[in-house]
Amino acid sequence: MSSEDPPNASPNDAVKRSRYTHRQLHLLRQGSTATPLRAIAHIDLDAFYAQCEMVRLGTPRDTPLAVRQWESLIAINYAARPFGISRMMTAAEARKACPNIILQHVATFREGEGGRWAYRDDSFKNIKTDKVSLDPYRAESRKILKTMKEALERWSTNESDGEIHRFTHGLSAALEKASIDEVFIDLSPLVYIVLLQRYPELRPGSQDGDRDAELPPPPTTAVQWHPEDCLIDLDLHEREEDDPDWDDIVMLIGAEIVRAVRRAVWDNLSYTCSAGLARNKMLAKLGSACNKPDKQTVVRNRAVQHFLGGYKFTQIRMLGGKLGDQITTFFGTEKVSDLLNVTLEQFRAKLDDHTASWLYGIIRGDDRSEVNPRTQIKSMLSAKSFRPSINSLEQAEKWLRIFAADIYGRLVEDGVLENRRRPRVITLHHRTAQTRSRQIPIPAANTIDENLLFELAKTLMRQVMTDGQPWPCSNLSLSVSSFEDGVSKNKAIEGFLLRGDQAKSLHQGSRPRDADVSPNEPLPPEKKRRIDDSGIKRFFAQPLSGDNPVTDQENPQPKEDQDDTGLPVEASELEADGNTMPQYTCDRCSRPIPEHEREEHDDWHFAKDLELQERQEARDAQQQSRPAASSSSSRGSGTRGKGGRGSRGKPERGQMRLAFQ
Ligand code: DCP
Ligand code: CA
Repeated sequence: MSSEDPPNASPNDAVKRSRYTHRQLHLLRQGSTATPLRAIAHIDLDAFYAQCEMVRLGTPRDTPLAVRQWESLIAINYAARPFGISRMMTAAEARKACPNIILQHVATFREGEGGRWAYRDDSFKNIKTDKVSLDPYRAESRKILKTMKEALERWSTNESDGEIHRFTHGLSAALEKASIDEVFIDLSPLVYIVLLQRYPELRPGSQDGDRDAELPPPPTTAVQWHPEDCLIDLDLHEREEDDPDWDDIVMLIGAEIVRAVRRAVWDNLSYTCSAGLARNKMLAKLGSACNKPDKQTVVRNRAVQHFLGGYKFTQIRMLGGKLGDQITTFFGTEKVSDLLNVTLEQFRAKLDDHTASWLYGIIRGDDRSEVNPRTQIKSMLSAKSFRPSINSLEQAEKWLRIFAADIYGRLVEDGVLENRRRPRVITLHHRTAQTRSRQIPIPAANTIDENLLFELAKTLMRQVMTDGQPWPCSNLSLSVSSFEDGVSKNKAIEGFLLRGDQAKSLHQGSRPRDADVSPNEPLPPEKKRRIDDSGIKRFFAQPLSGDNPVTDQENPQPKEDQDDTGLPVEASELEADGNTMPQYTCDRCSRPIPEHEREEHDDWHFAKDLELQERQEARDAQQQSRPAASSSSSRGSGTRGKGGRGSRGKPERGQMRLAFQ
């Protein structure tokens, strides 16, 4: 049994006590991956670049529109899709299929016209002199993210009343920008606030000290779903009319929050987006694509098997690339339902142990990846291919000016003006018969601006010229990399050791730690301290990473186990941050822990123990070659349905839709 399964799950038992414990409930507060009550949302903008153009141009929503880049289409709005228009078509083909379609070219930089992008009517025939700019879409993306954050903040503050304030103060949702038009949100802390607010029986202390006691059941017999919520049908042996448990209530509250976030984006900025809501990132991401556009899909714990059974595993995050191909070859199938018959031992015979365990879990809907608020940006590159090649320094410098402007615009978005992050290295790539790269440090003393980047680029270009034979040049690009944080404070501490106003003041202007460094990479000495600082966050919130190979890389490389007691923040650092709260020494890990965090810390050990127990169970399962399909429905049915995506659940006795308000 996985820890995402509740204890003693029995599908047909009437719920007298909940299947979930007080501890599992309170782990929500930490956004812990160990609780089966997590609520994770994935929100994806519909036809994003096309919507950006519709908003900019004020195009009615029922007017077909596509965004073109030269002759290709890169985004197609939903009004154009019934005409069969897709990214596979050329602009000419789209015009033929839908004569009234608006074909809007992306903005471009133009050689010789300075460093500013613009929308130009003749861009599509000027591939030689123009360079695409995605700045307008990045800017819209940033506004949307800000609106989402503000909408989420209202749930942190509105819902806290005096009595629960001390349990919920400082809690907020983690938001991870996954691409230009998608985010993951860990709603768990917000759902926790709402649960405590609405159900006083769940408040800490009401269980008389036994955190492993089961929760009382939810007081209602019916979960009233909103008409906009698309429910994935339940697993085969689950029934809508069964009484709900807290996982249903968690999803219901999560759906309410996601709806509010989506509505804010629509009301403030006129963008529609689609969302998936589930207990983890993998399921949420699959869910968001199920009912596009402008809908949200809820994958309840009791629907996971049914839902996943209808997929090819190559559609699952991380399995779309080489790893997915390998697995298809090894096991002769692309279907999740077929892989459910493969034992862990059989996976291990073909894959390394971590990947095997990860795969075994992921096809059962078990995904422990965290919503990681770190920025994804490791480097920024601006490039242009030349056909025909260019042959003079003058031509090259015109493009270098454009690259510098392009990169600078993106650095501004990334917070360079507020000194949040800055790159340390600038690189020029230059292609003739061979490709050469030259790089230099960006002087730390200088303020980064467009001119500095241009001057550094020219210096690099002169080096290339000195090397000899710079022409004809068929491709030139400029990139900046090795980002470092410009803040001394440690964001990781804020959610746990510091609360309330202290946390708030830390939060303002702080940025995630350097995304340029993977946890497994050796670090330059000057980075070590900063990276180590984040250990306390890992300590509490990411204790299970040893089993969690899911990162945002294409091929999951399972991480090595992290230090189980990885709490490298020294007391002196805490003091330096103004934290002088009373501490106790944990008798399990001998670490100094602030007194008021005792319960939370205890929960972390609990989660860790659970993980060890699960690993042991996985080993046992392997040894006994237990049938594969028995482990993951959160209510333990282990059965799976056919088909299973995108269907709306039928409202029956136990689960009702509210009249639209
Ligand atoms: N994009 C691109 N080239 C691609 C894929 C995407 O330039 N091959 C850009 C344009 C898209 C944006 O990225 O608008 C987001 O990509 P999505 O895959 O999310 O697609 P859309 O948002 O356009 O449509 P959907 O409603 O299916 O999410
Ligand atoms: Ca999208």
